[in-house]
Amino acid sequence: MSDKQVYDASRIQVLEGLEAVRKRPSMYIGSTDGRGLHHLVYEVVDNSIDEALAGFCTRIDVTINPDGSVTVLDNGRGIPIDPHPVHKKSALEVVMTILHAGGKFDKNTYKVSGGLHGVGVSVVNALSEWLNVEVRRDRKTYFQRYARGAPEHAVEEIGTSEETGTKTTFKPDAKIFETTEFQYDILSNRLRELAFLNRGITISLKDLRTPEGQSDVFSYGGGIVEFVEYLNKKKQPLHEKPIYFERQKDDMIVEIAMQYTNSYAENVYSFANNINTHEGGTHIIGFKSALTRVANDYIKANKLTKEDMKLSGDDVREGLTAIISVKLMEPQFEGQTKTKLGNSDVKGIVDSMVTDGLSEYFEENPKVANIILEKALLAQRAREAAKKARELTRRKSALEVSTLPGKLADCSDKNPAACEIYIVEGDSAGGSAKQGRNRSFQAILPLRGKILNVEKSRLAKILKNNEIVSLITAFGTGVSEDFSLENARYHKIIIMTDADVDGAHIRTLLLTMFFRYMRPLIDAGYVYIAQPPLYRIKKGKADYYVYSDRELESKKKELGDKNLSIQRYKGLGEMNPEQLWETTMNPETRTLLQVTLEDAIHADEIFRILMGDEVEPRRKFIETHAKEVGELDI
Ligand code: 0RA
Repeated sequence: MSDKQVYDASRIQVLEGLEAVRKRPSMYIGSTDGRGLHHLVYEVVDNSIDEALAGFCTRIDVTINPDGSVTVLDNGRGIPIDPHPVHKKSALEVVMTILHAGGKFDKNTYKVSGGLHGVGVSVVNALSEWLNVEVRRDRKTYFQRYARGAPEHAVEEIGTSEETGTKTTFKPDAKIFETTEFQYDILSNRLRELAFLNRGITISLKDLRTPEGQSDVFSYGGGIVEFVEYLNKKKQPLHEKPIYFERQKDDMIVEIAMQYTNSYAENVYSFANNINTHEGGTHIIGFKSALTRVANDYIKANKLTKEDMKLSGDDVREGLTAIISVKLMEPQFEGQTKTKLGNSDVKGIVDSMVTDGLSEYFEENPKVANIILEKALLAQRAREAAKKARELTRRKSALEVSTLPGKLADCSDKNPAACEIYIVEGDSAGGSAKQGRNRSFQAILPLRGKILNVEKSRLAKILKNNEIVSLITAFGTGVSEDFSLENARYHKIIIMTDADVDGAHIRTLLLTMFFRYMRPLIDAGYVYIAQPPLYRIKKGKADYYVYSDRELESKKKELGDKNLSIQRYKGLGEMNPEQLWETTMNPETRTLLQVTLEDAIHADEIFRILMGDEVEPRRKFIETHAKEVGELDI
């Protein structure tokens, strides 16, 4: 074959490969919704992170451009541009156009394989309307442009440069993606996380879409130690500095940072090659078993407890915030969402390093050790008490209907998939809702006063709170370890609170309760937030309901400001039953926000926004995250 024929043959192959990506994008990036869209950025950034982990890159700058495209610039060595021995064209073009070609050059980095990352930048190229790549190396600048993955010309030299690096700009293809609008917060959360997980790399993010666009620079010399401090910044730590271990064995690096606080929640997050392993895996198993063993050995050796009492894993992790990060050559990702680390050798390595490291730490810091273990022993006693209290609620739900809470106005339909329960703040709104509802499938549960903040109490105490017990028995699911989704009596649980600070507070307390003790409800997509209107505008005989101040302004303009009467709803109780039905409860006309849990790490922060006293950031949050998308990530 002549060179020309080789080139033509490989060109056809390339186009076929990219066509496959465009035909079935979800096979490569998971989905074509907002999640898949943001994935494109992560894919490009991952390549720069790899270059940083190989020791050649210290800075990554991400820009959202005015036209909605994204630029990722790094100061690495620059993707090689010399001719590829097999494909007979520039290595750069090979990387950009051939599936899975990226990793072929250098074997020494912690490439992601499996999961959704690591599909290769050629996938980003295939799914972009256009992509420009600029490489600076060997004192020159090279350039290539592609349309929907296909090169528009060969790699060309366009100038000189004293620097090295790679700059990729791409515009996601609107023919492929349901939305092509990048969300600053989503990108900044992930980039911050990457900066924590890769100590010493500086990652910046800039939004140029509006004049007042945001920007951030993430750079953490302390790595995951700073990550733990960040997660604990609103909490009270039991010891000053997070405990930190690091170990390198063969090609594997394991890092752990952990700090106890006086809270009752467990916040342990694990990562493998910078991917959040939501489903856990061998690194988490090794960590947990070592932690429980070291703690039990310590209480025994130091006679902290009389009887032959044993701490459970839950006891030892109460109030613990920890990050476990492993980097390894050939990660095996398993599980439903490919976020469970399967490599079996990881377990022993993590176990032995935690055993050694933590025993030594306890020995050297007996005061801290005692504080931590006293807390675990308290948790142990509370767990016993909670077990008894839980058994009480379980017995109640076993008796079913007769023990449903008295204030619940249940629906008549018994098919959970068709049924909804509105959790309503206060008796007066509860009254309107009961009159306004469709009683065949809508149940109403009014709450009196605030429910307990579950972050600040243990389960035993939580289960003594009347409002919480009403919720649990109405849902029919049980709670915590006894939770069972199949027993849910409603597949829509709708929080309907006033559009004021108290309402937001109650909503947050409820979400926190679901998040900590009924998480499968959120995962199953059963939890919703009702959207009552903020204003009613009357013009002549016509009524208009508007749901935000921004909408009010545009509606006023639309209607002309003359002869408008505007009523601001301070609470749901001000609406009569018909209005409440029409604006907020009628499935034909209402807007419901589905609560999703993308990222538990940011749930805390978002709770704070939703719960805080400042109305403005909350309103802004709800407007940007909820209305347009129709779902609220907590
Ligand atoms: C392999 C070899 C070399 C650089 C890279 C990969 C590289 C890839 C990307 C992707 C984004 N940014 C990147 N920076 C570098 C260079 C090998 C050499 O110069 O000897």
